[in-house]
Amino acid sequence: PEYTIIYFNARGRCEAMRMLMADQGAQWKEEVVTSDDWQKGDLKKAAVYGQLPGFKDGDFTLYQSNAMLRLLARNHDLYGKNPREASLIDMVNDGVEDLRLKYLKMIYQNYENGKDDYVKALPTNLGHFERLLASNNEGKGFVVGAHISFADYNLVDLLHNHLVLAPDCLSGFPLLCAYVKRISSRPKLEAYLSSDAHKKRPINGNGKQ
Ligand code: 0HH
Repeated sequence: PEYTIIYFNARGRCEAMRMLMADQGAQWKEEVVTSDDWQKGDLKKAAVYGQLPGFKDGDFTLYQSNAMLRLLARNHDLYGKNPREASLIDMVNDGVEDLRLKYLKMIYQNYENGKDDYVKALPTNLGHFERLLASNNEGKGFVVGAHISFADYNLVDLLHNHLVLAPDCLSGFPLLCAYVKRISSRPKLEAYLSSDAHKKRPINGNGKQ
């Protein structure tokens, strides 16, 4: 395989890159880190910011999940056709990161007491993405430009997680709803999403979803 993911047993911060690699026909291998391995401390010391995931492209090692997505985007031409498109793709991806951080905070720090308020705020938080989608080709294609980009994989992954958290969360957003179905049914991506590699891997590391 050309790539290696070094991560805990979760979809977490790696599922968007797994979806990207599967859809692009790239090969990767998983180095799964257990909490016992992590407690030993050597991996934490070796990590640039003391955290996982780590990622290898041949002999090149990288940390920070969004940097990994961008490396893959540059390698597989998933970063727009000019600097303006690339910047819009960054804008979408930064918005995905903002919502992912809120989601992770709720999941890991306040699931029991925080889930209801989190779900109530979703129409506001997801509405931004519905409008972004509407502004590009009437929402019929990708979030930016005429081709898929790394931001599409990251957004669709985040939406998948939200559909597990709150199955009706897209009911007021017809474009997002059709977009998730359309992207998820790309043949190679659909094959990955229906494989055990995806289905059996927990969304988060604490069993909450
Ligand atoms: N900005 C970084 C990035 O995007 C954030 C990395 C991060 O938060 O790459 N890493 C966390 C794990 S991701 C980390 O290294 C979420 C948890 C997944 C499963 C958890 C299982 C835990 C078993 C020990 N956390 C460990 C640490 O900080 O020591």
